[in-house]
Amino acid sequence: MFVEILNKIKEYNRIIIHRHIRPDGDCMGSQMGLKYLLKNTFPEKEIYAVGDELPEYLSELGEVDNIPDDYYNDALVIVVDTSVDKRICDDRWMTGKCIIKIDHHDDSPEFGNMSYVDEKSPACSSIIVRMIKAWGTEVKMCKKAAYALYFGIVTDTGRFRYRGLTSEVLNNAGYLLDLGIDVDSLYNKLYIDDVATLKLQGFVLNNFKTTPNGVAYIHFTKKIIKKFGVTKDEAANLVNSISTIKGHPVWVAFVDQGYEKPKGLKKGEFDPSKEVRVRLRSRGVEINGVASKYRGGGHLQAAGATIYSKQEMASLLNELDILVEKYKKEHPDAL
Ligand SMILES: [Mn+2]
Repeated sequence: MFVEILNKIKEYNRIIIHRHIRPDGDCMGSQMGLKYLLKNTFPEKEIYAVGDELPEYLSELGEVDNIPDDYYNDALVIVVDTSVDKRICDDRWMTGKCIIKIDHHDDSPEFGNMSYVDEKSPACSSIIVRMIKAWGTEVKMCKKAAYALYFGIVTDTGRFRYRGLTSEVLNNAGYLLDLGIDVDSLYNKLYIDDVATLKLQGFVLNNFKTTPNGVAYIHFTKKIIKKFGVTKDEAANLVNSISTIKGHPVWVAFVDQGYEKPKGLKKGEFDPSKEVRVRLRSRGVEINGVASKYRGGGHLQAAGATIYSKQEMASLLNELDILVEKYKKEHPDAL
């Protein structure tokens, strides 16, 4: 498969790389790593990385390219780290001449003309490294690509901590490290927080709520987000502030999106002014089934969803609560 992918890349003069919306370290690492590698190897080709706006901690990995629609007519589109097509940033991906998908999510359906999915890999960036190694001397690696890919592996494995970590992933990280990565500056990017975020974290620790069987959750209302002066993404990223509470193997952050209410909303249409982003995380409990019932999905222990009312919030929490109850019965030693 990797040979076929490289042949396609050689065939096209313009390559446009897509990722998922609401970028994280791994999709950016995969996207930018691939972009820098291809630029370095094929300087005569046009290589673009498109998508929605980047949060600050990802901005050093690279910029989003703005390109006109007609660029897609004769382009090869590569979509990285995205399970379902509705999560692909920028709808124009489907207008590309040839579409290749590279991903690592569970239940990741095929789309486009070629798919390479390894749901066992804990990071898509590690799959990209696997591919680069397979390509061997056909491609020219560079430091910038290595940094982006290392960033992706570090973030999606929870700093080499999550289940799913393999010797291959550590070897891939080692391969990147040997290309000369400034690990200090990378970890500083990940760990230095601004005052507003830390104060909000203090608020989370003081105000999270729990369900009877052990789901911990926090609701970032529009009011709270405004009061602390953070962005919605900064609030959403605090989900893991409540990841280590004994007896609470599932934790959730609800984030009001605060979109404007459009004029002429038809009956049955969702009101974006009521949209609440949901981030679900767990230790052991499989939560992506619940997420997919609420317009979402993701990994077994890390998923996302979108809800539109207090009732949906209550029923989602109730479903998770039942899962936790069942999980604790089956795993009496669970922390
Ligand atoms: Mn990923």
